[in-house]
Amino acid sequence: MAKVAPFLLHHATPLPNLKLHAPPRSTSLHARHSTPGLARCAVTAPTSTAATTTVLQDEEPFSLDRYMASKAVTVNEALDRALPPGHPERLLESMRYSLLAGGKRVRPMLALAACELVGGDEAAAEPVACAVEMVHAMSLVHDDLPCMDDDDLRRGRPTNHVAFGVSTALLAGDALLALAFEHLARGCADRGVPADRALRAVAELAGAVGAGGLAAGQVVDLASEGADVGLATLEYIHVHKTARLLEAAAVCGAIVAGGDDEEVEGIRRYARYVGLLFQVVDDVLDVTRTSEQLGKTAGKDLATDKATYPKLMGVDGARAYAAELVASAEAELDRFDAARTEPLRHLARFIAYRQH
Ligand code: GRG
Repeated sequence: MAKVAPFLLHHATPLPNLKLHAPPRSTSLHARHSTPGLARCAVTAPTSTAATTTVLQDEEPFSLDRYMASKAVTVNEALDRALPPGHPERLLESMRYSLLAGGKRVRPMLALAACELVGGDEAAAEPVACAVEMVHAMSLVHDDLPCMDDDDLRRGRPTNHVAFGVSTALLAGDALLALAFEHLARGCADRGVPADRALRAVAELAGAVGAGGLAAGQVVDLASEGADVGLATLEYIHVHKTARLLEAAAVCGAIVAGGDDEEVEGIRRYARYVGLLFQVVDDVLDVTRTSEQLGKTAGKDLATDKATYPKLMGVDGARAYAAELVASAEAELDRFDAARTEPLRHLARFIAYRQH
């Protein structure tokens, strides 16, 4: 039986031991052999990550492409309204450069889909969707700085500090972080989200950013460069650096929609699996794709001697782990109304089989 022991050890709310669930229709799970704490499997990617699936007879088939395109329009328009050009021009330009420069908008999609899963209206989760993308943009700007990963390419363009200078980039990141919380608080109030839900969402997001979230993951990541890092530390880094924000996105979406505790915790477990999956796939892409394909510097992990899933498990082992995580994430959705789970199911598969 597969276990993701290190992941469980380091997270505040332990997940139940990972079980190898029946694979999704498009995934074949076979060739298991023992690796401490993990079972390996081979995954066959679906012919299209946005494969259409019949939800219920007589209903429109669900299309992730259509869903993501329509949600991306909503989110991009809301982000544009939330951050109009203004004064000081250079600071605002630098913030807009990173916030409105494309990106897959995975975190906002998680927020909106989780809100709808528990019966909420998309509008209630719009402030959450924008706030998590603002935090994400801040983290990319700071991550690329010379004192961190020192990168000059992001989303196919020069990184923020290359375009605007280090001090402006640093301040733009700080201002995006502050804007995230202002937008979340004001947006919830404007939409009549009850104050107790809004407060819970603010606390959830803050917890994902600070010394129990992104900052913790980043500091351990930086300290681990060139060090002999094992799977437990690697999972600590990625649960904090990557998974916590995806988790907060989905959880906050469910909270503002009025999801009950059982629903919120089910969504949390789903999102935590997806968050870790996201990073496992990111590590695989770093060694299997080019900079042109990724829009950011490929092979960076190898060059900086970073611990990664492919390094510790091999590329096949990492892909097998990804297949386990996507199956576990989907299994968490089984408790919900099946038709409403389609967006989150397809998002998990999209994250597993994405190519950039
Ligand atoms: C300032 C409190 C504070 C914290 C920041 C810099 C930092 C601490 C953390 C770094 C977090 C980080 C950049 C993690 C990597 C997450 C990741 C896999 C990013 C790529 O996300 P995608 O693929 O990017 O969703 P797009 O471009 O599609 O939006």
